[in-house]
Amino acid sequence: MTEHRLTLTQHLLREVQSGAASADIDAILAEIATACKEARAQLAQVGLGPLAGMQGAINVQGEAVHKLDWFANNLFVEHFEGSGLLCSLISEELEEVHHFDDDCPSAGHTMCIDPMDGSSNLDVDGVVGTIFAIRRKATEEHHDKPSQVYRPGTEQLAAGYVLYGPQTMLVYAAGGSVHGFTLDTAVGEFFLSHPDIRIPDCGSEFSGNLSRLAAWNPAFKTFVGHHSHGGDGEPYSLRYIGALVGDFHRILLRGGVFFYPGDVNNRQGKLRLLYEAAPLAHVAEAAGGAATDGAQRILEIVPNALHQRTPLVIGSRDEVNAIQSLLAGATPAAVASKGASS
Ligand code: AHM
Ligand code: MG
Repeated sequence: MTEHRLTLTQHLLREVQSGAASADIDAILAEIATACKEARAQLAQVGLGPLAGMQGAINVQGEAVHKLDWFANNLFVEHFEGSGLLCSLISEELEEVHHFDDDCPSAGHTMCIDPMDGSSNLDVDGVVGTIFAIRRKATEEHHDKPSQVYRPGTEQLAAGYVLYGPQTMLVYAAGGSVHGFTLDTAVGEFFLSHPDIRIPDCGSEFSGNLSRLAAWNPAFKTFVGHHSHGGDGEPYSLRYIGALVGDFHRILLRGGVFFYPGDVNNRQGKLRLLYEAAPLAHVAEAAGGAATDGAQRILEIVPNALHQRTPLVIGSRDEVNAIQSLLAGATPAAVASKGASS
């Protein structure tokens, strides 16, 4: 007899039965998984078909849109249109909140999504991903007011991502646990492959676009220099894919830290709070890690704009704390001794 493999659907049903998750959240997660299977199918042949290349448009971020960015955005809109699951959707590709009002007035949740994160990697057959967070519709106000999403990430009910790499993986956090599923493409199902993921307290890798090091707060140069030379032990390795989902996933499994700070010209950095930083911060914290903008927990930032950017330092607890201490003015020696005594 072969070993029994738990499908995502079976897992979600068990979570509902045990009271660890609500049926609504699990239905949304299941729909995300279905949409991501479609996205993955398109990605597998993107270089051969009509979705290759650029859309010829600039999005609200001022960035050139790949055809697949737009395809993925529309895929998620279509999957939830009329589903009765979401009242609205906030997407990297859409300037305004997308409302599903007409179809499902009773839907109780909002989703924030980066449909195709790291899309510049599409040009080189590199890793890309989808990032999402699910929030409750605020009951005290009508949900066509954007202020429903101007709430801190601590109010996210679930968050996660799908990584389209050699394998397609779905990782989500809800109820304080993080679970990972791998798509069996022959069967067309996600199977539980990484139950109860815990991020190591420290690692030996850092991840960031070091071409910008000179423009960042000197604390990052100190951290990188200190650990490149084996400051407190083994020298760290630099790993940078340039797709947040891919870089974060590696750190979640192996430990270490990812950073994308602000600089003089872009004080808030590049990454977006609602559909990049806050969802991954939710996953990191649920797995025992941490995420900060350098001064404040990412999950406590109250957004004041839909496409707001934020500096991000995320990953293992020790490295995130060390960078935060350096930013606050501590010396590497003080940070090292603090780490050794914690
Ligand atoms: P995108 O959502 O438009 O793809 O942009 C975000 C991406 C992240 O995935 C990645 O961490 C970052 O941009 C890389 O930026 P850079 O090229 O400046 O290193
Ligand atoms: Mg992105």
